Amino acid sequence: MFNPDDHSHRRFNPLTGEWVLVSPHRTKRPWQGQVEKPPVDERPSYDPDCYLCPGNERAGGVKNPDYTSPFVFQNDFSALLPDVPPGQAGDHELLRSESESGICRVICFSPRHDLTLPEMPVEDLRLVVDVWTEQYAELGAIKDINHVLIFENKGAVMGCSNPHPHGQIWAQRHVPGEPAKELFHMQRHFDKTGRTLLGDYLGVELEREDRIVCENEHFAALVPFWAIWPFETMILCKRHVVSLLEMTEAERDALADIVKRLTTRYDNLFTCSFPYSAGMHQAPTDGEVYDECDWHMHFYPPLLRSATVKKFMVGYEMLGDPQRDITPESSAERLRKLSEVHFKQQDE
Ligand code: H2U
Ligand code: ZN
Repeated sequence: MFNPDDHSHRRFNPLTGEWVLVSPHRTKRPWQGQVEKPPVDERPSYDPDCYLCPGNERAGGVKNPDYTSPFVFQNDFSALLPDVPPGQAGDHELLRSESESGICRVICFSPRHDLTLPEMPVEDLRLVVDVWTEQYAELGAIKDINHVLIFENKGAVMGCSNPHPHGQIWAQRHVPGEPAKELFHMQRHFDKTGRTLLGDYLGVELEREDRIVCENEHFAALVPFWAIWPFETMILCKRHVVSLLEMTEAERDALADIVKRLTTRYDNLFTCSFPYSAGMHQAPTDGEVYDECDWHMHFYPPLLRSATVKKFMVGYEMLGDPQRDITPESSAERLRKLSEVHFKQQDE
């Protein structure tokens, strides 16, 4: 008899139409790698050499103001530029290209160089939620901006250039591939059932509970059934909202709360500043109606076994499907058992 707790199996991701291979029997494999001590992460609250700290000069010579709450600026090395004329090129159907334009911005979450989201007071995280919302509204209202992607790249292993707490926004003319894939599958589910895919999914997960990490009145954080990264999670809203703009004041408070609680659990997992790429998917800003879409946030963390041992998506993963050993259910259980008091603040 097939038992998914023991036997290798494939799980389907209804958001992307892709599969992940799960090999739970391999968690019984002996681990002979060394378990290193977590890196010490002692930073001053102000670093005169940091290009994101208040009052400091950035590359290119612009000086940051003496900001005291979240501060947004135009990325000095923007991958997307506003003044690119629309158009297509290529003289062969297999050699297609089209122009892309957009705006890239950086958000400093806090003036404090030594903090990260989980270490910030929840009131200050709420200010970050407000800035995310304002930026989505402001950039989305621009004529040629049809999609706004808000994300955070955290930790050197993720290629993050600076430990000062910050995130990014890339706003552009086209809907990029990941959200486009999800919107396609959300639309299909909505056409078939009249309900939203993630609304239905959250309903099932709240009933089963075994993949829920934590929740509050308005949001739940869970390890998706189809997670590919060992401790991948998603934050879902308990009410149908297509974007940050539809959230109430109470929901914005609750979003700050759940981001803090989830990321605190992450830091406590391996007693380190837990790296990840996280970001939210929400309705495109092209003026169309997106009733099939539910705002949601993904966390893709690379760590597997300790502060330094990370999962590589190589070999079979690059050429076949993503693969994992530890089941999403056991990852959720581990995250669920952790404290919501940050380890740095535990003995205060
Ligand atoms: P990371 O989130 O990957 O660390 O990227 C930080 C961004 O900050 C990066 O996109 C920008 C880089 O272009 N940046 C500036 O806009 N000004 C600077 O002075 C340095 C970095
Ligand atoms: Zn700094």
